[in-house]
Amino acid sequence: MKLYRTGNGPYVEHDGSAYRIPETYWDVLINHENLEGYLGSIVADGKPAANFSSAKIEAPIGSQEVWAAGVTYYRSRSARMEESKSAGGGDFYDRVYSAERPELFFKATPHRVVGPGAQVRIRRDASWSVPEPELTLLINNRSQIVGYTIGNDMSSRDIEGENPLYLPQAKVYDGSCALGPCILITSGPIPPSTPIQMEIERQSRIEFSGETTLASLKRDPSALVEYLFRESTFPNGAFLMTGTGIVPPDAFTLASGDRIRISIAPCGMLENVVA
Ligand code: DO4
Ligand code: MG
Repeated sequence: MKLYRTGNGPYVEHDGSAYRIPETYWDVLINHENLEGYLGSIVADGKPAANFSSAKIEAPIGSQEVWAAGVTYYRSRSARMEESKSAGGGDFYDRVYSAERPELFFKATPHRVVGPGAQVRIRRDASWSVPEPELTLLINNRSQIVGYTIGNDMSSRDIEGENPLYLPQAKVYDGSCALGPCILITSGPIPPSTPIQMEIERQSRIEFSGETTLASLKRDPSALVEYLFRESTFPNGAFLMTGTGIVPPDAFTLASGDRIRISIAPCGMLENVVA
């Protein structure tokens, strides 16, 4: 089942039909004591809604904080070591890749998150900007993973590479995070063979495309969640981006007008244009 947040309220989609959800408060809905069962009962009892196709799909977020894990793929470890070489920061990334404690950082408040079709931003004071396509967990306020979505952790590599202490500026700014198009609701984990794909289109040409699979994710999502909730409560639940395994070549930087498409098959495709 796929859960959508739209301008007309939330819908659940199953087998090609969409159903209106009576609970319209997103924070209440995603923290339902049995979200999968509740949505399943709406599908079983409900009449498909006719107006879903005209509804504007929004980012699937209410009041949740967005957090992110870093250096969870070997490709990210190498990219981080390369970009911070002259600042002497490379060793940190190597160490965190194999340490027991993961790198977790605060990524976005809801107003910095954009939904499908909306514009993501690159910083005006950055010269090397990239998208990071990441499987993103939706976790309820009882620390249970209730679903999965697609996330784009927009990043300024020159700022992050200049000094690791600049990470919050490289990562957190208006339009720095995209989520959507829906939440895949499933109690089971996503299979390791699941591909994550990204392509970047510039002036009608594919400027970059890359692919990885979840098998290359070094950390178990539930272990990331355990660290996130260790000493923090999330009364409305939280999103946790699980890190990137796709990094464009070092010569690549995003430009205004670039179209970024990220696909994780069971969740669909998230498309955004750079403002
Ligand atoms: O340590 C910097 C952040 C890395 C990151 O965002 C990622 O690996 O996805
Ligand atoms: Mg990232």
